[in-house]
Amino acid sequence: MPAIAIIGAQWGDEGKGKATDLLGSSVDYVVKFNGGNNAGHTVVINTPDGKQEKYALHLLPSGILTPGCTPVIGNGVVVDLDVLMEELDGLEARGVDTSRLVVSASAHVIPDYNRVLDKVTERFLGSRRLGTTGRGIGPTYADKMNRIGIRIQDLFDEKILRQKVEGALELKAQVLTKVYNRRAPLVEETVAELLKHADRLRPMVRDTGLLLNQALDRGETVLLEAGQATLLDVDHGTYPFVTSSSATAGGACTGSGIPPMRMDQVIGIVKAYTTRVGEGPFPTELFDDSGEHLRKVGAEFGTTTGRPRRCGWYDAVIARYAARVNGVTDFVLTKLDVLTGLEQVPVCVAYDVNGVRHDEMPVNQTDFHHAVPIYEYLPGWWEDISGARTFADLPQNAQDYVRAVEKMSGARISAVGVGPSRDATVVVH
Ligand code: 2SA
Ligand code: GDP
Ligand code: MG
Repeated sequence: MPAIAIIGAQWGDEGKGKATDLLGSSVDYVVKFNGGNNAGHTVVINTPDGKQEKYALHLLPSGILTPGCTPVIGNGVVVDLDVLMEELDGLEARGVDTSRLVVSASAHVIPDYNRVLDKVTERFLGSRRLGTTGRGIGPTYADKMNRIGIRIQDLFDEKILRQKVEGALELKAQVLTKVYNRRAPLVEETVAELLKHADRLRPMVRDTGLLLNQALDRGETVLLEAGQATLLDVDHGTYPFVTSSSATAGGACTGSGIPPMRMDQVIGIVKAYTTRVGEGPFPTELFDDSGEHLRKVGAEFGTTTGRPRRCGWYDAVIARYAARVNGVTDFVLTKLDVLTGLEQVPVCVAYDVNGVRHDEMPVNQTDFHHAVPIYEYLPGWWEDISGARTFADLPQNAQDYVRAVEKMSGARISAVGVGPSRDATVVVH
């Protein structure tokens, strides 16, 4: 049985959490393979007594909410240990069973000095800042590549841990004190900080690559859940305005230890319009009332930081790019309900860059900064679609919008989101 990847096709917050949660009941494992507690996934569940329960997950895979499914933090993730324990405590206090969680021995941890570095670097950069979430993500991935990172497995051998911390701090202390004029972190305080949760963590730690491949051998299903998205991927995104991990389908393999040939399906989550948090180019961004309208109706505020998200129209060039980079087999088009009530819905089909038409993402970042959207205008609809449960329930213009967007976006649209809750989904094929 297959491994399935769920990836974000834009700049994040497409509704990956809801899609993962929805599929959770039909899979055996849900694996977070990249990023850390910079992610924010909101999952809304209808309870048997007709109420709605809202969960905001940052570090834990959305599968933690599905009984019977094993949530896995893969080797590609960076783990803030305090946040991990707080998130587990928070869910347990709400009656969620978190005992199945498995954490990779090879995942890296985010020491406090990297949270400090992330924040002071942003301050230092001033107008050139990236708008990071300030969670220490970038510096921790930099340490991983620089081979001075601390891994989960290091926490269980104090002698090794002390050696690694000493090595890391030789470099880190220089940057913190000489560049940023900060206090140098001490080896002993860092070791103590990292060991704080070691005993509680120990039973969760496994060779997750082996575990997942054995599960696939037994015919079980593994869902690989991306944090962030294609345009925030460190290789394929709008560099340098990206996160520091591999958020695309390739990253699902390296971040989990599942080889490419075992991946059967890649589901791209794409919003019916576009949002972005943080700095960086965004061709269809709206600075007028329409942008404010999308932000308000779509409740577009960061799940982790509360920052207002920048809003713009659907960009089919980006969707096609995401389809190509990830090998998307199916798109889930989310938040179609947010577009209800517009006279016309603009969709970007190509860019004009200094008088030249671009049907594909320009390879040159400067061109992308200067890309002016070329729009097609599709007729809008006024009917409330949040109760639609079949494609035929959607008004004709909404159906036509989905079909038109599908044609432009490079892969079939298999489902459409019409509201935040689990059941507010229309299956198309
Ligand atoms: P970082 O902290 O190093 O990963 O920041 C680098 C860039 O990546 C963006 N980024 C995100 N963009 C959208 N959503 C994210 N998660 C949260 C959410 C964000 C929030 O679900 O709302 O609450 O603000 C996320 N995480 C990282 C970030 O904005 C930088 O542009
Ligand atoms: P993620 O980071 O991709 O998991 O997305 P977020 O959870 O950060 O942001 C998506 C937001 O949209 C969440 O608040 C979801 O509850 C909500 N959402 C998801 N799908 C839909 C939908 O189809 N319609 C509406 N109105 N909201 C949705
Ligand atoms: Mg999010």
